[in-house]
Amino acid sequence: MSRISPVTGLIVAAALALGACSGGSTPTAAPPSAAPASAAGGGGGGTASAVTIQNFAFNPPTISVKVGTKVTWTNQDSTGHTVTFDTGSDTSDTLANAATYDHTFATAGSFTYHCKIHPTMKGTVTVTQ
Ligand SMILES: [Cu+2]
Repeated sequence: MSRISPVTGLIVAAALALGACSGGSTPTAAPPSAAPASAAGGGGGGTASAVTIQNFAFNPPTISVKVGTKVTWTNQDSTGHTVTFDTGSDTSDTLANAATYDHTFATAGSFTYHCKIHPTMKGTVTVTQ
């Protein structure tokens, strides 16, 4: 059972290159339909996480990530929204439909943010070591 065919090796390599990291033991051709096909940026060490902006809300409203994680917000509303940190440390431009904004969290802490256009839209990113 130790023999691995070249074809299997290619499939595994392709899956790894695509970042298919769900840990399935059987390589399949099923694409992750929910994940936006954003560019896989370089840089080692960090992981990635995603927040969707939909129906005037951040989803999930609270996420926990490790230091070094890049979080990407994607606006799925037709209405423009922003991702603006309450401290004023960073903000996106107004994101049109399908636009994205990302922020890499280099320090631990709890970072609250909101939408400048709709102040009732709030979210939190909790960053741990
Ligand atoms: Cu908004």
